[in-house]
Amino acid sequence: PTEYFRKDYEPLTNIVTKINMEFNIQDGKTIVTSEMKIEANPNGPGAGDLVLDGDETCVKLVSLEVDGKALSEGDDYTLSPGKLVIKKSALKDDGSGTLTSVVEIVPEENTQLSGLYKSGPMYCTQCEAMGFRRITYYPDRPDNMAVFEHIKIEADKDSYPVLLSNGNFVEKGDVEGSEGRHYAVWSDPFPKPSYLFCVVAGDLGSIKDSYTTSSGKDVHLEIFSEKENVNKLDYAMESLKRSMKWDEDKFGLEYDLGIYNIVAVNDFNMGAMENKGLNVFNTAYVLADPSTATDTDYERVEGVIGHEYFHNWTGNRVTCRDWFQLTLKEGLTVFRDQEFSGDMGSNAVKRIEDVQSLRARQFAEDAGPMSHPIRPESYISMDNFYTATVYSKGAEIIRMYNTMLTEEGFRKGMDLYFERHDGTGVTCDDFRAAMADANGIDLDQFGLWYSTPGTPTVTYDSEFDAEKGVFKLTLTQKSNSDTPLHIPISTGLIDKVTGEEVVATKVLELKEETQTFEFDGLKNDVIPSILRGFSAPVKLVPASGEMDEEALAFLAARDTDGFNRWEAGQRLFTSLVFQELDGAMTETTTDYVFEAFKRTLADTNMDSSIKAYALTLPSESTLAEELSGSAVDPVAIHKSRGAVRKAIARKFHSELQAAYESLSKEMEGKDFKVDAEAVGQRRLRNTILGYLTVIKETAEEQKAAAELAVNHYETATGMTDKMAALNALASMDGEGATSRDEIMQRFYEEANGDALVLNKWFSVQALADLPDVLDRVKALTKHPDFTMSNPNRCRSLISAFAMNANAFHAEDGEGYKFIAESVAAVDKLNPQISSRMGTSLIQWRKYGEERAALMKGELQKLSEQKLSDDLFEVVNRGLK
Ligand code: BAL
Ligand code: ZN
Repeated sequence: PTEYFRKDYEPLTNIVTKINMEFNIQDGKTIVTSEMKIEANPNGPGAGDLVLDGDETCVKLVSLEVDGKALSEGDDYTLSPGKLVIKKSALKDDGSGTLTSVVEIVPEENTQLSGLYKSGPMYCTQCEAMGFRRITYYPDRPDNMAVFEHIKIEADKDSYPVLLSNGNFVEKGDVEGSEGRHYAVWSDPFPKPSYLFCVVAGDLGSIKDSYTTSSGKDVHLEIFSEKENVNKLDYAMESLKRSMKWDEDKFGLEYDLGIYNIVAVNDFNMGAMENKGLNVFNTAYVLADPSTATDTDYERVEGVIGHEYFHNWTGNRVTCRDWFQLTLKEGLTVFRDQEFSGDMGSNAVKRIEDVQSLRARQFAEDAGPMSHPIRPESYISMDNFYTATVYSKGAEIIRMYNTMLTEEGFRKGMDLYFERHDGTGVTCDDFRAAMADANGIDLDQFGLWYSTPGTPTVTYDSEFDAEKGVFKLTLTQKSNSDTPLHIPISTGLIDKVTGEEVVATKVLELKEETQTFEFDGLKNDVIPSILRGFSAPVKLVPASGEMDEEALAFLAARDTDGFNRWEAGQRLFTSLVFQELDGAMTETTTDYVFEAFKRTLADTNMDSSIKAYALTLPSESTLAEELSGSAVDPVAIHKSRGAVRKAIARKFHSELQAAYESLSKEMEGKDFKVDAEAVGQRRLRNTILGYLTVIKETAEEQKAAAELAVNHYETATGMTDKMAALNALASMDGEGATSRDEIMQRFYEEANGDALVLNKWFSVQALADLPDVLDRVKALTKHPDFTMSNPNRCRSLISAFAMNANAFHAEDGEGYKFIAESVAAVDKLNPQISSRMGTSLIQWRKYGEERAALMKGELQKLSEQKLSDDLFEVVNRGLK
């Protein structure tokens, strides 16, 4: 396979400036005719050969013409794997001409779900990053922006009544002289790269609405899905209208076409895709109904609808020059969707959730062989770089601009960015320059964040001069950069004696390796609250290496920054889990944790979601990440975390029971709602249910836990509560086993074939805490509802199992073997999915000698097979 490097970027010699296409969709074969207006690239080195990308394993060339003259292979063009080169001599002297190509593709055989493929009753496309070359030959890179002027789709009218493409609807009609065929024509006035192209043909239902933009333009909104799911589209539509309004209010950005269409598709590699005027969504991120979706699903729908909508400006109007710049649009758009979701619900809750996810996924990625800067330097398969790093760490980098420049300064930068670059493909450096120039500051050093992989560490040390009333905070940074990064550290100070905040949040700009910041005029010693709001994607550690539990307990009770109050509690939990891991919990730490837990549980002023998160221990993956540097034993972490949970549950059993009952009463008889209050109540009650159902040592306890969970299931008002009950039941054994099996079966029957609900049924079993979970998962792969060819289903069982650390990392290595074999099987169908699944095996270095040998052995076996380029890259990095 070929490795591509960022440093090798060169502009195209010739480009396509306009394209008309015709899709003649027939059963088992689709003919694609493209008429392309070619010109020498005005920003290129001068006219030359025209280089077109094409995947010959998918696209069969039928004919080629330039300006009406047929081309002959050898004389006028050459065809090699991946490339079709039209010789300079076949074009006019100035490099221009009209190239017409006819190709054949077979969407029905396209299991990779990249290019044009069939999903249930519809044909649809996925072109990012490099799917357009699986539809036809084209300069398939984002710096070729063309007007897709006349896109005609022709198909059987009964089977595919809905025919869609990007932009504006032009006309439709029956195909004269044909039997039952019809066509539609679409036109997109905005020049776009091929990755934003889309066509859909299907037998679909829809809901319609409209939105009037701030300047008074009416936009027709329509969301399509398979007919049986049309009743689950309302929340997506409401979220879309909220996104449109938010982008106008927050960034002054209005929608630019008269139509905004969304299509829900069951077979989809990604979450969703921002195709211009025609988004395609994985059903999991657009369908929502109380009986099938959890509160988290609802939140995701809102977030992803927002995300794809916001791409219309940050991604579509201003796009990436090349794929190395992916974070330019993704980091920025994730930041925007995070802010949107925060504004729609609670900013504090959203921040906690985003940081939890960053730590659990991105920190781990950045500590392993797939570690890369947010702007990668090279790739074999670009699809492997749609990562937590590019997306979530990328969003953190954008958030740092916002923190340093303030919201107002950030907006100025955004305005200048659009003023300078609308309608073009640019680089991360262009974005940084707009931020710097709009605010008159130097962001050169900040640029290092784009090229530095790994999670930096910031250590802190402090001293208080009581005589002078001066507090000195010394920060030291360590990263993979040769020279120091520019790191904003938001910090406040709290008086140790009065418990009052005496210095409000201030952004300390750490630019040197070590810097001391002084605060004067203080009456008493203080406790610093550092990295408020998680102002930079770093690990913050005390210089002593020892956690100061007294200070953490102080902050957990008194910090005025909601995020850091939660964070202090998390650190206390972490400390206790690690003590347990080392042999025993110490009484002091246990007391601090118990005290914090008790106070939180009793707090009547706290937002319920925050309270739920404050009562929840850090995830096993976050804990594992905290330990990196020494060999991680995931089974031991699982046990220790479980032991701490159980200790808390036993200590506060009666308080937890009382809280559960009082919440149940509060919720009784209320209409089902998905708003912050109702979601918070469910989250809190379900967190408490989690504690109450971990006590199951004796037969009696097992019975009691199962009874409570069954009752929770039976009185559930929606999927959130049902799933909480099912989760608890899934891990029950002994006296709880019968209830577990009964409810599991009931859930399956109640799903009534709903694909997304069945995914939950598979996942919950794959994630169960049972000794024989691998055998159960293997049996489920034989279940009639299981298929490797649907990415959601595959992820719901196989990838979910790989996240069940206790089972996946079983000492006999059977978990690794199962995943490796599954990865190899999926690779034959869909490399984007197999390579993603393969990443679970590459972290072997951190797991101690025996596990490492087993994991590496599986990677080695994989490497001896014929692999897709995508999987090759992951396996190869894993073995290096
Ligand atoms: N552009 C790929 C899907 C997304 O990030 O929106
Ligand atoms: Zn995106």
